[in-house]
Amino acid sequence: MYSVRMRAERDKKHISGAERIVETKGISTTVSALAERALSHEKGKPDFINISVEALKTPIKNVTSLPLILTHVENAKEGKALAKGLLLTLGLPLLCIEKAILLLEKGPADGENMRGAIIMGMQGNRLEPDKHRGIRVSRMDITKGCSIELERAIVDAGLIPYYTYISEALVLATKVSSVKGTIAELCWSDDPSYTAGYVASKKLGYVRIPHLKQKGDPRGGRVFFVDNIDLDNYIHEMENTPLLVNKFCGLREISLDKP
Ligand code: WAQ
Ligand code: MG
Repeated sequence: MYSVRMRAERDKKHISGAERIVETKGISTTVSALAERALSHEKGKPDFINISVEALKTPIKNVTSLPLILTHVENAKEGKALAKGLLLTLGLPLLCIEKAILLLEKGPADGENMRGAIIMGMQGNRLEPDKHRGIRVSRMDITKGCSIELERAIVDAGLIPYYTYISEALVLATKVSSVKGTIAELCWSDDPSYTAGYVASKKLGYVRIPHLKQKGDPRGGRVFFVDNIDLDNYIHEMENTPLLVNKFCGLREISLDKP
């Protein structure tokens, strides 16, 4: 199997990235699909596209996705309150949660978006070695069979326009939650038109929150909340251990209406 990875930038700024795990016969269609994708991002035309193809040398971990849990909120304020509540339920200190939200709001790389994620310890301390790059979760994908199941559920929920976002985020969050030491992940998109994000954890699943920022806001990012990790091992596993989601755990909607 091969890992095929794409990243696109303009003026040295990250525009988009995506990746797949494919068999030899899938390489050329995947490379051209990723090139197409790099060229059609809402953040603009790239002046640099890197696509790499690499044979995987370590065994692929097969896992079941986190359950996909849909919530309904009216706006970013409600969305952030919900995210905060979920992270508190997971046992994270309020200080950590507030710091994480503030960082994503302001741009965690000196006011800009990072290319990867923040790793945050229980004291609210940032552990990623490079505050601009962050850590990049990589070498992951979903099997064809599983993506068909997921697509069916997403169609039924009326969310098909967001299929690619949801599928890729669910795969990434499933990998992040599977690495020992991860308590939770907080994410929202950096695409200006896409306001959704999630809180993901082994305990509560992938809780999708439709609004975590205002439309038009170009800021976004990811925070991995961790406890008791060996930093080098943690980063190595996130970046290198190949993982395939081969089973979909199902979708649920929860209503947060007050009685
Ligand atoms: N590893 C770590 N961090 C990453 C990665 C990665 N592979 N890719 C992106 N990031 C970080 C980076 O800081 C980006 O600025 C930020 O996450 C957001 O990335 O509807 O679209 O690709 O259920 O814009 C979530 C909601 C959408 C999906 C997430 O993220 C849904 C999204 P984006
Ligand atoms: Mg984006």
